[in-house]
Amino acid sequence: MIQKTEKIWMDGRFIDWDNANVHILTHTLHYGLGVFEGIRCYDTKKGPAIFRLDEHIERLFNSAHIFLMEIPFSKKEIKEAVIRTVKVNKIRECYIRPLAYIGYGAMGLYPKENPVNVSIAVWPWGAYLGDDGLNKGIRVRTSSFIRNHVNANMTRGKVCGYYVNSQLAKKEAITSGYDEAVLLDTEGYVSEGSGENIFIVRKGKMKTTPLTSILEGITRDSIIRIAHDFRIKVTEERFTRDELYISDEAFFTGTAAEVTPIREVDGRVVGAGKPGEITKKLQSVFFDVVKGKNKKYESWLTYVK
Ligand code: PPE
Repeated sequence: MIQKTEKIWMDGRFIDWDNANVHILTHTLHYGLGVFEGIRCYDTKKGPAIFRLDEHIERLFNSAHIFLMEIPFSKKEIKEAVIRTVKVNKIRECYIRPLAYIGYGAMGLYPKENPVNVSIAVWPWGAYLGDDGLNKGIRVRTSSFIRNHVNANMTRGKVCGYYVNSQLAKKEAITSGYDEAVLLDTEGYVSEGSGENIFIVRKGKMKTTPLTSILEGITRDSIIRIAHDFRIKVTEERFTRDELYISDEAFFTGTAAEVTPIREVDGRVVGAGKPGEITKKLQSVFFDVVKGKNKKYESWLTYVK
């Protein structure tokens, strides 16, 4: 169960958690077109710090732009509302979920006059794939469901309806005894997890899938930059699932998943069957960065004061 906080920001006002409701004919609820973000706020020595807030706000507005949704607030207003939502809830560490959705009005697929509503909720969210997953790595299966084709869905957008595909993959992975799914693209190459980007390490070099059929992950970008600091070569290129099987290390990245090592794929042990050296290094630097313990990336943090 989600852990309640006090207030949810809805269209400019703070509403009590229990009263943060919408009409049952809210358009997005029926047709799945809404855009959202997942952001984390970490406890640091200087107070709560929101990780890469500007990039998340930028992506939210890009998602809306792709889908011709006009968010009736400026980026600055949404950014400030996110900060205030963390603040009013007096929470030091949380997950932040801004959502822009098509509200009540007409039904049908061309809701010309319906309002675009915006909400921002925050709640505590621990390790997405479990503490054990973060520490020891997870078991992953290749999904029988294919990731969105570039002409069927626009993956630069983070859109509610895309997560139907993700949930099919996730349920299949869990019911067949795994922790998470990895989806292939329409040509059979590895794309991403149900809610994470993926990296592999082979002979000291890192690869991650190109942006064609995946979400442009902000954690993915952070990890690529951190890897460069260690002079680790990172390429963005397609790879097949057998390359994943024989990689030395593999891991997922995401706001919710953070940096989660992968220790097994489709019954094949990956590398030594435990988090590899490079994965552990990057994971540890990542946690230092988000917790304000790394000066170099201080500009990625927005302190809640
Ligand atoms: N791919 C997908 C499909 C995805 O949903 C996410 C985030 C990522 C990659 C990583 O993106 P980023 O968070 O910018 O590094 N998934 C969000 C939703 C998770 C959920 O279950 O809800 C998240 O991690 O917040």
